[in-house]
Amino acid sequence: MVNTTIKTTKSQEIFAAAQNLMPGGVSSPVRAFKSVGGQPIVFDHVKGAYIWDVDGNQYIDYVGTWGPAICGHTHPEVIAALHEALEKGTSFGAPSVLENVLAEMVIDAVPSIEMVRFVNSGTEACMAVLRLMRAFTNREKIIKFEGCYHGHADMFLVKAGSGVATLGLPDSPGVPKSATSSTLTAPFNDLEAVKALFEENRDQIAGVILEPVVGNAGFIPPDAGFLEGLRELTHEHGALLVFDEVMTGFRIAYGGAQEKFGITPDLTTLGKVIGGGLPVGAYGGRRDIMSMIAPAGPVYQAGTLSGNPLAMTAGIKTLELLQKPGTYEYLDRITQKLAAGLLQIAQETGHAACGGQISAMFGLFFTSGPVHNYEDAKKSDTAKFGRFHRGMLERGVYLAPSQFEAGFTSLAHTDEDIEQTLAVAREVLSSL
Ligand code: KE4
Repeated sequence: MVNTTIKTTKSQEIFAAAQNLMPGGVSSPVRAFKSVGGQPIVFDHVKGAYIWDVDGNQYIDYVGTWGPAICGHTHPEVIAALHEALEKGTSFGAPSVLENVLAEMVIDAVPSIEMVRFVNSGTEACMAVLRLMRAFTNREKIIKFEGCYHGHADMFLVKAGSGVATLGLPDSPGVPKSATSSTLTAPFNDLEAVKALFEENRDQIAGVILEPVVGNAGFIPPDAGFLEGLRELTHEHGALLVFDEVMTGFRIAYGGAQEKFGITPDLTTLGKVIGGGLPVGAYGGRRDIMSMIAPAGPVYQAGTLSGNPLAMTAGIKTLELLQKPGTYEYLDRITQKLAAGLLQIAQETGHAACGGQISAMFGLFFTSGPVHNYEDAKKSDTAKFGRFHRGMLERGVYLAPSQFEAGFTSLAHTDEDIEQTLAVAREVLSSL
């Protein structure tokens, strides 16, 4: 029994039953609250910036189903568009004009993307982009960064972030050495380490893949010059630069982190926001590279539900909503108010903390910091984060259930929500 001040009887019953049916009772590990402790809440429904659990408790939501709900949950225009699309069918398994529409929107928005392929998840997008990098360069090795997460495909489960970091897994059993022997790692923000890897592996590195703003080791922005340095190094060594913008795409800016920081990678992966809450991933980039993808070229990748009309519809409507003037100014203002407020309150209540935000993405570490990479992030007081998370949850604020995740705001969050969140944070931090 979890000592909680909110009634979670039904959540507990349902979650207990779930644990007999599904490993850990969840469909994705981070949802199990393993690193923050306590009873996961079972959702009943969502709307705008809010969640209701099966016991009727309401929460202000800063997870937003891990990023897709940037316009707020169940936005009426998205729902209306889906109702209309439903009448015409849920899946064709054949071309539809909707794929053209969303493809054009993505190509128009993301500086690096001249051609795009839709898939069903970020994991699929990252798997495919790795195969494409290797085919285009005829090289096998890749560089990823400690704490970055690019989905759960074998070759990326090396010092990965998100749920892997959350659960403290030494990567994962079942992943053969052969799958990860070509995955090199470096600390995020460490250009010298990347230079050394290129020197030690001359002409063998297909490319560098990274989260341009890390969200899977907690929130870690790039140091000045880091992204530029990677762009120069990859050019110098005939390697590709790949931005995994599954989380940052259409969140850091309409054109993603690559627009915000003015760096154009060769390839980009997307997900989350472009599906508006339905399963979508995508990868895209230079036409000469993307033209290698079957059936235009020899690099194979496929998917039954890729580009399905429902997901395309939700993505199209979501991006239309994000195109409205003032969108990113609003997201930046309310998220800055939240992040700065949290840091100030932590300081006033005697807790070492650091963090920040960029647009609608934020993070807080219980360490004086600064946090430049995953090693720094691991120095934070994760036990205190767990107590903070629980305290906030019991007072109606739902934060990502892991220190090694980022927080997300939406167009549905109001100044009142932020002020309410800060008031609750003061109460909780004063009690820790
Ligand atoms: P999916 O396969 O979960 O759609 O995407 C994988 C992925 C790839 N790249 C980045 C930068 C990502 O953040 C993700 C997935 N993000 C996690 C949250 N940190 C999804 C939540 C979960 O695993 O349940």
